[in-house]
Amino acid sequence: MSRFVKIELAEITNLSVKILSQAGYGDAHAHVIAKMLYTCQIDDCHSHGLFRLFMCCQTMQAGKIDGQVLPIINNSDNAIVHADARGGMSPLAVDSAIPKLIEKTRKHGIAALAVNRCFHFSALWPEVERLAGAGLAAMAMVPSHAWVAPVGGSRGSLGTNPLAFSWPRQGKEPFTFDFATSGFARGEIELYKRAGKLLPAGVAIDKNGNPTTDPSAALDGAMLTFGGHKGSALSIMIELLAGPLIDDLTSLESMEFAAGRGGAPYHGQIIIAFDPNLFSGGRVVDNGARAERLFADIIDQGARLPSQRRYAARARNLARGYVEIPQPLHLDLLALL
Ligand code: NDP
Ligand code: PYC
Repeated sequence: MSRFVKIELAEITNLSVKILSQAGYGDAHAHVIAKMLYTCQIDDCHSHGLFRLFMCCQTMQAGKIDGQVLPIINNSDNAIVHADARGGMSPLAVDSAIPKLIEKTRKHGIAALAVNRCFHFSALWPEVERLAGAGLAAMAMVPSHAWVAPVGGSRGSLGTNPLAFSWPRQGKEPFTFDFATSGFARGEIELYKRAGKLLPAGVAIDKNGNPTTDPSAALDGAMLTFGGHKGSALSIMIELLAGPLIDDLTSLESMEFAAGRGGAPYHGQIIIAFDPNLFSGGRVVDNGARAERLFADIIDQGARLPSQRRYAARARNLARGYVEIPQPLHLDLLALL
């Protein structure tokens, strides 16, 4: 069992910015990426918190990313915001485009942000939760690399393809979920490997197509979608909406682009936002109360809402002023400096 070390909250950002700057990310990218990592780490989202600094550094080492380039946000009369990341990491493009997405959603009732030509390493919930913070409902999707076999298949065609959704709640944290459409996120399998733990059955097959619980064999073989044919179809939908629909790469194409050099996948991202005010004809308060009745009925049965673990972790970590990470992870992060 690993020992854990305490990292003070300010140190999450300081360490991240230092590592990212030294790796070759300019100030604008380093600070927005560090903010994303901080947001995930204080919620104990370990697979996409500080651990993701390795992927950010590997992406720079792979030599295809531009660490300095600034995104271009295109103006249009319609309900689509196009953000061209121009071969940089995604968070700066999304961060720069979200105000425009909010404005268009309030104007049209529904609007979408298509981010193109970005390297992508991060969780999606911080972005949809920001939109919920502005009173909008939102969903987000990205492909990744072709690590995941379709149902009935034996080799990776699909990405781990996360789907995130957030719903604003009056005076409460939003209802949010965010999950890979593979049974496990790849980052989670990597954490199992680091911790020397076996995977549960049904998550992956080895390179010969046999079921495996060994994280290394899973990483060398293919991951499986959650929920059989249902997760597989959702994953394909995400390939289409965040790929060909927005003139960007599928997970297969992203993998080809990487040419075995490692680092973050390179593709597009789609975020769709809905204005409850325009959709409900101004009856946001009444309809919000009906949503609350549904949430209450779920909780009443002893079930929990997605993100409750995260919100509890956030409250605990903010109150005590530090997060805990495994000591070997901390040492490996310091070795990046
Ligand atoms: P998890 O399986 O950890 O969690 C999925 C969601 O289900 C969370 O919202 C979680 O809430 C909720 N949940 C878990 N258990 C329960 C329960 N018993 N009852 C109700 N809700 C529950 O997510 P993944 O490991 O699949 O994904 C982790 C992250 O990886 C995501 O943020 C995703 O965006 C990211 N990712 C990014 C990719 C990329 O290409 N950029 C690719 C794949 C994944 P809670 O957090 O509160 O437990
Ligand atoms: O955990 O599957 C994953 C992942 C891929 C890209 C970023 N995270």
